[in-house]
Amino acid sequence: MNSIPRIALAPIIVLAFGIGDVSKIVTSWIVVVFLVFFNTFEGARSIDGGFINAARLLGASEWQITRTVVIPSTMAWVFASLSPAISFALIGVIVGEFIGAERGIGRLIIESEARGESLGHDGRGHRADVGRRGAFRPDPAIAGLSFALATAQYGRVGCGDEQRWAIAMGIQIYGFWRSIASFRVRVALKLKGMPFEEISVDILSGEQFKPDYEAVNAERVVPTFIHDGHSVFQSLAIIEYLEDIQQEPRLIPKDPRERAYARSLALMTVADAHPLVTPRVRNHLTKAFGADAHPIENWGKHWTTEGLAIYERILARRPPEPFALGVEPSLADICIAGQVIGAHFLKLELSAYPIVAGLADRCFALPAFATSHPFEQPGYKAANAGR
Ligand SMILES: N[C@@H](CCC(=O)N[C@@H](CS)C(=O)NCC(=O)O)C(=O)O
Repeated sequence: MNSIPRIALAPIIVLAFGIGDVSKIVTSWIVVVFLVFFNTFEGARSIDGGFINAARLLGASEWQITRTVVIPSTMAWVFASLSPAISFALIGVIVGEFIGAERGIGRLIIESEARGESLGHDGRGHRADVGRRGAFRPDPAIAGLSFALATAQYGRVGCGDEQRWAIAMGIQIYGFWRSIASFRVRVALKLKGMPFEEISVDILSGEQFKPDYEAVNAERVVPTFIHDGHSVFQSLAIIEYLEDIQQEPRLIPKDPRERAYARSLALMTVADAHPLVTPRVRNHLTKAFGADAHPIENWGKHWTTEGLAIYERILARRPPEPFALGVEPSLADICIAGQVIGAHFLKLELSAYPIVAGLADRCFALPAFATSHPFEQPGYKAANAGR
């Protein structure tokens, strides 16, 4: 329903309210009210949960939170919607005039149209009498252009948040249930509330090397992220892209020092620890050195444990409060949780890394993390069915 351009409802409004001023007012009202409503709603939704929690901790009542946090935070969105709302209201009035007027210019247009007069000619192909009543003829090209502009304007801001385009345009990821890098992207999409479709590429059976997938990602790894036909690879680049197209909730802080800290924590696993345990490395150990399952498992345990120990040392210097960068989960937490998933695969004990374990528990208590865990993916469930 919300995807219908409001002005397309004008004929229904005329049927419901008849020809006259009421139809014009209702058309204008409907065009504007959704825009302002959704913007206000979006503003209320994007309030930093940290402020609300802080106010609650300070003992603020619900009404005080509404007055001091919710209303001031939403005002920017309300005012931002007022500027397009004015032009929308004008469009509504013009459309109402075209369709539901009982006198004046709108009425003359309707009468002319009914007589088949257009473009300065009467319905029989003769030049119309300009002085005659009803001689005003709308130019269909101008009328069409007005509708197109109105529809385009609606499409641009009608949802109240231009960044919602990301959702409207459709997102796909090529991933795999077991892939830690795919997990990172899944969590980021879910934290941002961006729906997506996941296409499975079985990297254990070698599907990443098939020509079809190589055409999608020349690196022959997952994940690959597709947005409106445009592809992005490398989980960190994908998460930064998501942050650019939809800023709220923020996963990467704006402050340069915090930003650098978030990226450092992320790269510790993305660039250093995780690549050492990927299938291509494990497969090469077998091919080049004849390593069988046991030494390969030890290899995986060694590098996964190294990664956990490094995170424990880093987090000991700046304890999570409750997440690595503060009250909200960020890119850093996504990456640390991914490293912990490596430990889940290998059934490693986390007691030697209590800060990391505590942080991971808080992450996996959130639905975005919990539902992105490899063991929660349909591929894992299918592979383990009947075991
Ligand atoms: N640094 C990359 C890692 C990509 C990567 O290595 N993905 C693994 C799955 S987690 C993969 O596709 N491996 C295939 C292979 O090793 O052949 C990222 O963060 O996206």
